[in-house]
Amino acid sequence: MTDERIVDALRASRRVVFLTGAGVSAESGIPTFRDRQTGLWERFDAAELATPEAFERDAPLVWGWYEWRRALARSAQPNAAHRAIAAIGDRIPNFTLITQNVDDLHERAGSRDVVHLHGELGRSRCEQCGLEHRDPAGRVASLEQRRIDPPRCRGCGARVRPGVVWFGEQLPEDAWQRARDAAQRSELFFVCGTSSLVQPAASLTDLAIGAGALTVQINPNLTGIESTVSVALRGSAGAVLSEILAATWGVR
Ligand code: BV8
Ligand code: ZN
Repeated sequence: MTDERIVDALRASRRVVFLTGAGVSAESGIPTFRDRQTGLWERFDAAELATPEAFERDAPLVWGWYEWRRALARSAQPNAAHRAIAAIGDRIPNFTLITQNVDDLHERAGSRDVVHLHGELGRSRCEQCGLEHRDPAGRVASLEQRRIDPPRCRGCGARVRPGVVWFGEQLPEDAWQRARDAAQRSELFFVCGTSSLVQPAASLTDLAIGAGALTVQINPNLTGIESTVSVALRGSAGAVLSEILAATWGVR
């Protein structure tokens, strides 16, 4: 049963913001960031690999991990959560979708102008001159091979790195600014599918609370912010958001 405050707020709100994390891609079969890794990468800790130090220490291993994740994302399909968020976005005049995820499933579900706080799997760039290398063409990402040499820049020959934000790196200035502005002006703020452990992304919820927004967490598990948000809905993003869509606009 959807909380009437959410239905009323969606119908009345002009400024709605979503902050999503790996949990919204979980139902597409993409392991969340803190899930134990599976298969080939079982004995590697994502937080260890997603660092500049790991890339310096063993670039082919880290590049191979991102190729594996690119292959995973390419073979995955957007799920009900991605589709519901895109459908809500289509119905709200001033809607901002902020994601910590580096996959493109929000875009493939129809969301536009997505704010990627932590970069994107499909946007690699030269370490030297910054030239962007989209989805390095012709590279067959093998799910068996672990180490893959990073490509060389077609402009200056230097090494190409994944276009994501690693731990210890600054977020892209424009994305972070857009996210802060949206959270500070939000009237309804959903924090969905994230453990709210990573900063500064998680602090956006506090900005929304400070702005007096109705804040709604959607997560099957407890994250520790249940006592600070207005509403904590326990459940998977796909089911909960589909229910909200149906209760608000009769969309099934
Ligand atoms: C920075 C890209 C300034 C790469 C990622 C000590 C204290 C506080 C902060 C810090 C600290 N030490 C260092 C820091 C800062 C650090 C940080 O926050 N560390 C944390 C871990 C303590 N942050 C940074 O370094 C950031 N930069 O601060 O710059 C600076 C500069 C120099 C020096 C210092 C500071 C950069 C952070 C960005 C890192 N990059 N990703 C890649 O993907 O490979 S973060 C990574 O975590 C992913 O982006 C992921 O999205 C993100 C957050 O994780 P979640 O999305 O929440 O995923 P998680 O698995 O944790 O949770 C999934 C949730 O889904 C769970 O709650 C689960 O219950 C739920 N779920 C599961 N199934 C479902 C579901 N929900 C709904 N439906 C379902 N079906
Ligand atoms: Zn270059």
